Amino acid sequence: ELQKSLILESSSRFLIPQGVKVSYGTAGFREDASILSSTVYRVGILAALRSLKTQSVIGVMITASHNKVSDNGVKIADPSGGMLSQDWEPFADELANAPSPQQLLQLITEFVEKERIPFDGVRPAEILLGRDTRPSGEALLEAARQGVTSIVGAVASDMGILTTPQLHWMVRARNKGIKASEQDYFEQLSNSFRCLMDLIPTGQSKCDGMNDKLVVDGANGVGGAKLQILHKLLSVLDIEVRNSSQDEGVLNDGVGADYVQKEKVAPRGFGSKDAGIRCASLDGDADRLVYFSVLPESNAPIDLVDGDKILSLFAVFIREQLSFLNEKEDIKNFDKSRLGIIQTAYANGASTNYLKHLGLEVNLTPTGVKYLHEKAADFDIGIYFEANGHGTILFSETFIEWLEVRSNKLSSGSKEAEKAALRLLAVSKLINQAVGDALSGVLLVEVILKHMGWSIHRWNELYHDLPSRQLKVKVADRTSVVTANAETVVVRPPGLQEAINAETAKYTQGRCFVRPSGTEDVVRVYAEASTQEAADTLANCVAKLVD
Ligand code: 16G
Ligand code: ZN
Repeated sequence: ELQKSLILESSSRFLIPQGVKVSYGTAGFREDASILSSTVYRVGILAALRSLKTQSVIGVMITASHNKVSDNGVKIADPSGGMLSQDWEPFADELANAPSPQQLLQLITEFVEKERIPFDGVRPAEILLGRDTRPSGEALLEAARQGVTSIVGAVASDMGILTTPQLHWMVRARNKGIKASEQDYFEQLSNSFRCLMDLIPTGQSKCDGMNDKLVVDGANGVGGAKLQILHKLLSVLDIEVRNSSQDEGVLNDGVGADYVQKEKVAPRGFGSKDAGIRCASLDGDADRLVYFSVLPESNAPIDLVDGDKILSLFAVFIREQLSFLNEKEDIKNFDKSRLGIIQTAYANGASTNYLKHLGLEVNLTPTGVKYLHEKAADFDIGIYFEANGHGTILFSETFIEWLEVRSNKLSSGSKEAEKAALRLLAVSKLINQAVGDALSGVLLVEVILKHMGWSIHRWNELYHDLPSRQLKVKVADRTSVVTANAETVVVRPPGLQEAINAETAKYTQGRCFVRPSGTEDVVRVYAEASTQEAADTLANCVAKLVD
């Protein structure tokens, strides 16, 4: 049963600051860290209720990802390791904004009743807590712990400083009943990486200009140190990590995947001396990854290899393995076997064309990991990526079982088919099944490049990005813009889409859409055209239409 006095007593220690209203946005609550403790405390309560309801382990991650170091945030990982079920989001908002302990208690009581949350004779709530390297993280983690333990019997385990994907991975592993420590995570990644290395076709020769060294920008966040631990387990890789902690610079300040992808410049600590070297950048909590190479010019412009191109590399590799399986009869017997690609409207049009030309099925969803992830789960193999570098590859359970049979030496079929099945199985263990993970992403990119014998330049030549421009427009009320069809069409205000169409039609390969941001109080404009100048003009004209 709910112990009301316990909730009243602990919540009176976490009163909400005056005039603050928070909302569970695309990626949980995110605010200036100084106003977050009551929110995080209440998310702790919510997580305990979620755990009781699902009778599973739930995760709470304290991070503000690529945002500035003085910000922080909190989000919940559901039993599968994915994002909190969307039907609980409104309750998260209500809880977080309840003005007083009494009102908070009343909301909880009503919700417990409505959701029929079980208390007696059931498995007690169990929550895994993790945080990134932000200085505010420790106190906020304590607030979350107090929230969790205000529900009688609930247990909170502090998993310490982790990347966001590690925490999601642990929640998933715990609920599958498999070993779920950080050490297990590192072992699973390094073992499956080694397995893929062993399966590289013999005689794979290096292509010209292939440089074996990888230099990684850790955004001065949690990812760099974790990558170094992985690196110790993988002596075959030549990796140098820069910007790996707060000793080297400020978190996300002129560093990290978000900065590199948005600004298209080299992060701090990288310059023309690195020209030609394969480089990668993680974001502050290591759930995003982009690659780049620095050009020899003095102001260090870069060739950006973004999430769309990582997706394309993965798609090419997976498709090759499926074709090895296909050669020999049996994929037909597995009649549901489908490879699906999931992108958002931000995917560069050249990437979508490229993938379609490969004969792949490309699906669009609205922006936000929860939408992409959900759609990817419809396929036997679903590959999803946002251009910003967040993505992963999902394998269905039935497909994994089928691969397990197929990879068995005793089953009929060619040696090549057997190897292809083993490779796909290894990929399913290497790449995080819960959420996009920059560490597993780096390992998969590295082994695929070795498998193909490709340099970063060869990879980047898969297709040429169309020039694009992103703008943001401050408006009185961003919710006045309503979109449909995966944010590609404006349905409100009336007439706006027609005006965008008329403008876009003036440009060769023109494409443009607008959408309200899910994380900032702005409307975003994205435009693409055959030249940079045209993309800029199109974006500017459409921004004026929105204003
Ligand atoms: C959040 C999303 C990210 C999305 C971004 C868009 C998650 C975990 N993160 O960071 O996927 O690209 O929001 O921001 O879902 P916007 O709505 O402000 O453009
Ligand atoms: Zn992130």
